[in-house]
Amino acid sequence: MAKPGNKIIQAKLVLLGDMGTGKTSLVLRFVKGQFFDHQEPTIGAAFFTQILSLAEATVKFDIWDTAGQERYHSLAPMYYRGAAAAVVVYDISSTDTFTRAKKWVQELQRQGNQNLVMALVANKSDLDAKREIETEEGEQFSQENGMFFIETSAKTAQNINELFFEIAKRLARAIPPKRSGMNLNNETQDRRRKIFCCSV
Ligand SMILES: Nc1nc2c(ncn2[C@@H]2O[C@H](COP(=O)(O)OP(=O)(O)O)[C@@H](O)[C@H]2O)c(=O)[nH]1
Ligand SMILES: [Mg+2]
Repeated sequence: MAKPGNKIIQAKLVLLGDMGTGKTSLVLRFVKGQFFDHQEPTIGAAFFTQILSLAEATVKFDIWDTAGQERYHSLAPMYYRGAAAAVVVYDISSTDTFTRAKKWVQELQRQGNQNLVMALVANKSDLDAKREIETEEGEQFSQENGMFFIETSAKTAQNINELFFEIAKRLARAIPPKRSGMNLNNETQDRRRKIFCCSV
């Protein structure tokens, strides 16, 4: 629920990463609190919405969950273009998925959207016994690329809410509040001009 006087941000968020890394599972855990051991593969992309209330803003996420298969790669720009946030996911038990995640990050950087909030997510942290990618490797890559890093498990729900709360917080900091669409009286309009328009 939006708190009165609180700014409202509508943000497009895209999930990218190899097939099977748990993108759909992360979203389903966040949006519906569900997890399925046999999650159906995503065809093309799927759309979800979720609202998060922070002290400083209410963030309405429009979430595009993409399919990781190479044959859908050409569709990806449709989903990440205009996105305010991108979540790149790999599976800690698969080196190949980490390699693929790095390629997604490079592709996003080539788009040159300086304001994009980017998260690197090391999912399936419950599979520690099968771990192929150490936490430090993910941390280091994310630091080098100006992203924030988090290890999650859609299965146990570890760090799922934390992931989306952190993104929401960064968006709230980055996105200025929208100007009011209401009629303003002259005095307020004058003051607004001084603030937004003129430095003299
Ligand atoms: N152990 C474990 N399995 C997971 C986790 N997240 C997803 N999975 C499983 O990994 C498989 C692929 O998940 P899915 O969400 O379809 O991946 P996507 O292709 O990236 O959307 C499914 O069998 C999920 O049950 C997790 O955190 N831990
Ligand atoms: Mg999927």
